[in-house]
Amino acid sequence: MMVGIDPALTSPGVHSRDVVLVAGPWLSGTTSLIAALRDLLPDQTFVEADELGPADAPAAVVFAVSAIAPLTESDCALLDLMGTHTDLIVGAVTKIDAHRNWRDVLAADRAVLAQRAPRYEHVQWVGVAAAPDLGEPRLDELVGVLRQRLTDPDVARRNRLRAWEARLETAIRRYQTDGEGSDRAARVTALRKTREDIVRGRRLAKSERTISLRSQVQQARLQLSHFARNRCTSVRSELQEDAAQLSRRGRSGFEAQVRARVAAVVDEVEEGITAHLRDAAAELTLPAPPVPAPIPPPDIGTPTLNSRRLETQLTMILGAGFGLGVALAVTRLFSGLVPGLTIAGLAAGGLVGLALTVWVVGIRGLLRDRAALDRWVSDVMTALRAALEERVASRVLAVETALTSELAARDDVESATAADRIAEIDAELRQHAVDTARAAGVRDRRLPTLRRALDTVRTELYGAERTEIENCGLTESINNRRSEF
Ligand SMILES: Nc1nc2c(ncn2[C@@H]2O[C@H](COP(=O)(O)OP(=O)(O)OP(=O)(O)O)[C@@H](O)[C@H]2O)c(=O)[nH]1
Ligand SMILES: [Mg+2]
Repeated sequence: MMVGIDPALTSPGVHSRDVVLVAGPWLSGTTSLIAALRDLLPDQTFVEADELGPADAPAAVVFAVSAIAPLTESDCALLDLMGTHTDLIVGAVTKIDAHRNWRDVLAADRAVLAQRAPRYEHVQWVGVAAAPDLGEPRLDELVGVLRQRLTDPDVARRNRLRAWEARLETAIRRYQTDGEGSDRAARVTALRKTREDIVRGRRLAKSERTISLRSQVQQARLQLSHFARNRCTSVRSELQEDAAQLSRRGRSGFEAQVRARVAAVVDEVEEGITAHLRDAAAELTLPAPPVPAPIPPPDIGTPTLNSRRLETQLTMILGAGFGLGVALAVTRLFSGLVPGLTIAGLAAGGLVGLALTVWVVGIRGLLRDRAALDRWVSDVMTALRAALEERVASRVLAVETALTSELAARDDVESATAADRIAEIDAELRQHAVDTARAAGVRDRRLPTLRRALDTVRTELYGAERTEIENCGLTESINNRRSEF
C-alpha cells in the first residue's frame, strides 16, 4: 500500500499476530486478569508481554492498571512501549472491588493518557475486578468491549496503519538525528576539546621548561660563584694565620702547604660544580651533562724571600749597633762591679753583644719573611678566586648550552607527536563533517517522501484536520491516495 508513495516502503516491519496482549505495571493484576479473560473468551488468545517478540504486533493491548492510584509517568512509558504497533488499546482499571473511588481513578487515568498523545484520546477505559476478595469477578464491560472491537473489520486496518506510523516516525527520527549529526556531536565535542588541550598543553610545557631551565642556570651561576668565593676567603684567612705563626723551620714547607691547599680547593669547587649541575639537570628531567676534564690549579708562582741588599745591610748595621751598645753596657757593668775582671767583662760583653746582634738580625729576617708570605698568600688567593670564578662561569655556560639543545630536541619530538595526534583528530573531525553532510543529503532526499507517507497514514488514522496539527503544516493533499490502503 505504501509502495505507491515510495517503492522502498514495502512493509511496516512488524509481524501482526492475532493475540491480545494484557500488560501493565508491577502488581497491577495482569496475571489474574489474563486468567479470567482466558476463561471468558476461550476463542481469543491472551498473552503477557514476555510471550511476545520485539517485532510482534498484537491485535489489541489491554493495559491493566490498579485502581489504587492514577497513572504515573513510568506507567505511560510502559504503554508507549507496549502499544507502539497496535492501534486498539483498552484501558482496564483493576481491583475495583477494593477501591471504591475507582471511577475517579479511571477518569484521572483517561485524562492523563489523553494529554500524553492524540492517539490515546479515544482509548476506551473500563473497570474490572478479576480476582476480587469478595463476590464475583466483574469483567463484563471489558469482555463486551473486546468482543465488539476485535470483530470490527476496521481494527486490523487501523492496527496496520499504526504500525506504519511507528515505523515511519522511527525512520524520520533516525534520518533527522543522522542529518543533524546529533549522535556524532558528543564525539566531535570531545575531539575538539582534546585538540585544544593538546595545543594548550604544548604551549604551556614549552614555556614552563624554558623558564625552569633559565632559573636553574641562574641559580647555579649564583650559588657556585658564591661557593667558590667562600672557599677562597676561608682558605686565605687560614693560610694567613699560618703565615703569621710561621716558625723559622716551617718557612721552607709553607709553599708546598699552600700549593696543596690550592689544589684541594680547586678539586672541591670542581666537584661542587659537577654535583650542582647534575642535580639541576635531574630537576629538569634531563640527562646529566658531561663532565669536562679538570683544570690544573692556577699558576701561583713562588714567594720572594730573598731580601734586598740595602735592607740586609741596614739590618746588619742596626743589629751590630745594637749588639755593640749592649756589649759596651755589659762590659762597663762588669768592670764596675768587679774591677779585676776587665778582660773577662770585655769578653762577656762581646759575647752577649754578638748573640743579641745575631738574634735581632734573625728575628728581623723572620718577620720580613712572614710579611712576604702573607702578601704572597693574598696574591695566590686572588688568582685562585679569579680562576675559579671563570671556571664556574664557563662550566655553567657549557651546561646551559647542552641542556638548551637537549630541551629543544625533546621539544621537537613532542611537537611531532602532538602534530601527529592533531592531524589524526583533524582527519576524524573532517570525516565526521563529511558523514554528517552525507547523512543530511540522504535526509533531505528521503524525508519528503517519508513525511508524505506519514501524512497519509495519519490522515487515515486521525482525519485530515488532525494531521495538520500533528505535522505542523507539513501536510500535503493525499486524499487521492486513500484508496491504496
Ligand atoms: N481485591 C482484588 N485483588 C486483586 C484483583 N486482581 C488481582 N488482585 C491481587 O493483586 C495482587 C497481584 O495480582 P497479580 O494478578 O499477580 O498481578 P500481576 O500484575 O500479574 O503481578 P506481577 O506479575 O507480580 O506484577 C495479588 O495479590 C492478587 O490477589 C482484584 O480484582 N481484586
Ligand atoms: Mg503476573
